[in-house]
Amino acid sequence: MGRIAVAIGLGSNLGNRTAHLQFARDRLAEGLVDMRASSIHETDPVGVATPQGPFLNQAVVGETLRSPWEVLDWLLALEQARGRQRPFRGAPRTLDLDLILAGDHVMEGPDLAVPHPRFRERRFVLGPLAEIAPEMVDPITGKTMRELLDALVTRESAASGL
Ligand code: PH2
Ligand code: MG
Ligand code: MG
Repeated sequence: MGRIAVAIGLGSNLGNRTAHLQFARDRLAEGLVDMRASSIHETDPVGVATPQGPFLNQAVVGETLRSPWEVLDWLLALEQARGRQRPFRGAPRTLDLDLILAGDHVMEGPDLAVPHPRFRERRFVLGPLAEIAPEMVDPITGKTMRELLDALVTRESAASGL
């Protein structure tokens, strides 16, 4: 088990969003080697059942010796440190930290699925990620983050009739 490159999606749409993201970046920088962070993107909520405020989204990449399960436990602990509540699926959240990619690991368990099953359809994940890791490869499709983002933008334009 050597070092693996991980990509993490950050999101917040409750409370002091900037402070929640800053907290996450600071903690992640302590545990990742060569961490890089994208700019912060303000995005409308996608696929949530209740009316809620806009998100701040960001992506972080870095290297780690931890296993994907250890990374997941770490992310959950950081969410809890910001008082994350889970009253229902898709509820507004102080801090959401999603493991998007973990090296070439592919797993689909009930607790952990990497690559993140829906990240190829999410502009709020691919936009920030392509900014800092355009050549990072999705082990399932073999495509880079830049290719996945381009493909998504093309599909979205076609769907909106442009
Ligand atoms: N996260 C979700 C659901 N919808 N929409 C935006 N814009 N940003 C998110 O981070 C987000 C979302 C589930 O985690
Ligand atoms: Mg999420
Ligand atoms: Mg999550």
